Amino acid sequence: MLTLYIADYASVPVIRCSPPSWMAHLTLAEKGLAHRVVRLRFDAGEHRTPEMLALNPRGSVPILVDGEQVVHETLALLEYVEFVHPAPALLPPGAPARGLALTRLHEAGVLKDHGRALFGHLMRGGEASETAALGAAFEAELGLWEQAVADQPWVAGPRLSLADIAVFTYVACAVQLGLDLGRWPCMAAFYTRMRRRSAVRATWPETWTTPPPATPPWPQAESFTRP
Ligand SMILES: N[C@@H](CCC(=O)N[C@@H](CS)C(=O)NCC(=O)O)C(=O)O
Repeated sequence: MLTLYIADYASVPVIRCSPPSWMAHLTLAEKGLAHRVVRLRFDAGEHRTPEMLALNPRGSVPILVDGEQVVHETLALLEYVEFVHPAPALLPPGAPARGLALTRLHEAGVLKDHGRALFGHLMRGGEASETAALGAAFEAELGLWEQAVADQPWVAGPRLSLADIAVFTYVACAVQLGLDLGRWPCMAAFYTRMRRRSAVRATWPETWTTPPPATPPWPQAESFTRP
């Protein structure tokens, strides 16, 4: 039985989710793999106990334990699951298509970096002046993903891949914070396609009980001017 350690979303201020945790959980759900989820309360330091630091000395989650094998670092975890459980495929088999899907997956790491910077800043209640720049950087990255789904349903082609899972979790968090995807219509359609998936419904953050606010906590393009 696989054991997945993730954040207890209720212990994550402001965002009430952890996109890296969610993308690991969503991958197991898309694969239909039997697993046990252990939710760790960040506010109680449950991710930094000696037992957890023995699994990952950096103290970050998600962490997957598969027998003797421990895998952390989210994108490595996703690729490991695909390697050990190749069906249903979340990476295409042939070289050109797989090359593109892996490229997109690791490009999603850039969205992850921007999302981590923005969401982390919001969680800490950081300076408003910095919020604008972090929000703009996140949105600029979204513009690149808009192009990726302009003429295909999924970010790496005609089939769902790990890259879609990675991108979606960050987009969904931004939407939950109030981001209107109207400026990125192809991304909005992608978001809707993802939301219809049963694995997404099954792992949807139970903490998101209220509708998103009308605007996100960072300025929108119309009102934002670079210093
Ligand atoms: N590089 C790590 C980062 C994951 C990450 O940011 N995890 C956050 C939750 S969203 C975390 O565990 N934060 C707690 C900490 O670092 O103390 C990965 O991709 O797995």
